[in-house]
Amino acid sequence: MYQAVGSPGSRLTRVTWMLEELGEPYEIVKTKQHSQTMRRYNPTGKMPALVDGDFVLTDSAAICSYLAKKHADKGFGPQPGLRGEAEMEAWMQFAQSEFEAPLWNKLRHRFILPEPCRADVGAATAHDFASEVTALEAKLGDRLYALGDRFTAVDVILGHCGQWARGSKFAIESEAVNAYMDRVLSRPALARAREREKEAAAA
Ligand SMILES: N[C@@H](CCC(=O)N[C@@H](CS)C(=O)NCC(=O)O)C(=O)O
Repeated sequence: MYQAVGSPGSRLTRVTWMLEELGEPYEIVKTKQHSQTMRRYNPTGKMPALVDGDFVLTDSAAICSYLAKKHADKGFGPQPGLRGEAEMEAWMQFAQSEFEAPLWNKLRHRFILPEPCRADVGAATAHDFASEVTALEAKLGDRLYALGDRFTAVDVILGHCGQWARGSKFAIESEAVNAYMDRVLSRPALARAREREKEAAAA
């Protein structure tokens, strides 16, 4: 059985959501960022991590890609072949280093950085995120999902960013991107993942 390590409500949701999409059994190892337990799985203390037997993997996009490829028969991974893999990799990099960046930057200034380092980055991050929304709209074109008409691991990462954006009142001024986020965030697997995390948080 897989172990998904981290705090409910964090990027851990990307892992639990992916596992729910795959229908794979898992348990949640509840721990906080930078805790001793978390550092056993990731020396940086950042979460989440995935444990698959004697293999430990960190970084949510890498974890979702790994799971999707490992269970390729379930259809959440790339198109077969080098180009399909490269396309998925490019989307994952866009999701993490571009689409997510302004959202995470604002959250860091709210919750993560030591008080003296915090600044009001609201205007800058809103500006940057608006550009990313325009970029996502262009990249999606008339696709239903990032890789075409199939929901994949990429949509887990983008969808989770969309959830952050909506939760922290970042404007998504694009009908197409809002429709995409509605489509992705209404997945029953995400609802199940949230439920599992709620149970873990209460335990
Ligand atoms: N690239 C990593 C980022 C992990 C990350 O920053 N996780 C947050 C929680 S959602 C964290 O542990 N932050 C602690 C910190 O930034 O010091 C991933 O996608 O998993």
